[in-house]
Amino acid sequence: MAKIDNILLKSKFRGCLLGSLIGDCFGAPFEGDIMTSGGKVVLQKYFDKLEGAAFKGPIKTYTDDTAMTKCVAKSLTDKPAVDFKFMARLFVKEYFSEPRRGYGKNVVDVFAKLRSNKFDDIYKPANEQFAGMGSFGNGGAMRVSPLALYFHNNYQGMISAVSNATRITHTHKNAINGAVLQSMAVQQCLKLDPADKIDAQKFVNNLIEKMRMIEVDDEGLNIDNGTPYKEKLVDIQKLLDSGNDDTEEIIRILGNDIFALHSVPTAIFCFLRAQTPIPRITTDNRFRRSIQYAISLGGDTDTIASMTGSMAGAFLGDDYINKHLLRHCEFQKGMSEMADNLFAVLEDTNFT
Ligand code: AR6
Ligand code: MG
Repeated sequence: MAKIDNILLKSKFRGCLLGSLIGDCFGAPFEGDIMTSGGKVVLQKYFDKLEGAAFKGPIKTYTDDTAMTKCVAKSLTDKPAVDFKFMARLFVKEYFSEPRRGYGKNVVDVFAKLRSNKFDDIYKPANEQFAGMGSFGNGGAMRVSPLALYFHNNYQGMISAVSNATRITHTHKNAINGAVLQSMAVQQCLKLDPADKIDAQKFVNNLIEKMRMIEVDDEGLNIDNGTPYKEKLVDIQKLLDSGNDDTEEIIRILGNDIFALHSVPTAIFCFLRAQTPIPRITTDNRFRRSIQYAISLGGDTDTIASMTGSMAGAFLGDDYINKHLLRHCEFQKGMSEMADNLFAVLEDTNFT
């Protein structure tokens, strides 16, 4: 494996957070859409226009995905020892200062309870969601990229931090494991040289091996499917192998909704599939292709494109991001600074 030097790593940090931002901002207007072939033509024109140097349009605003990703990044730079109570406080402060960012319907109850119990037990409110079952939405997975960056050379540290950061709002196994899987995928992207062609099957095999240790049948009951993410990863391999580009079939197999199980694997698939040309997506740029493809599947477009974008950016680095695209996003300068700040914290500790 190629050695990733610090200049490239810094660019990958930026690429990852900017990829997450761009996916969110560009995907948000299409949220909930069912993409017809006409819709895909509109999407192609939308990207072509935004990439044009002369185009001036209203700034594309970000949603809860970015609002919460910002909190995770800030918590790591302000408290490098990682303080989950501080992270929870940032989530709540952020939500109450800008509640209209498209948060999930139920996660807002967690914020209200955290505030009223004064962060006494930061995991209790989420534990009580859905009659004690916990949320299995993708709200945990959508915000993990700063943790994957921060723990880029500390695998076990990352798994534990992602799990604790997710449990503040989402305690269902599928939400936690989905967030863990998303962080693993981003971490793998950071280690790959963008000059090399990705071996997609190997990329997924590595994730399957890692998930084997995570998805264990705790109760030993073997009554229901205890390894749902592994099954989805195998589905991704089959889809990539078959070259099947039928949108409806992909959605039927992988999903495109707000559940972590129906969106994290989809984002991984979009990122990997977009490393090679895709019918009806006209661009040579793999970063744009990844995000455009994720949006073209419809459904929870902002979150799936955001998760896909964080992988594409972590693999390619920010040099591959078209600067004209980027300038249409709210908070693009701030997000780049957050990536640099995170990198600086690690540099200060000599990446230990
Ligand atoms: N049982 C039944 N329904 C559930 C369960 C469950 N255990 N868990 C989740 N849902 P929430 P999020 C349904 O509120 O995950 C935004 O667009 C339920 O309908 O925890 O933070 C974000 O950007 C619940 O309201 O939010 C994300 O893309 C919904 O899933 C997306 O929404 C969302 O769970 C999810 O955000
Ligand atoms: Mg969303």
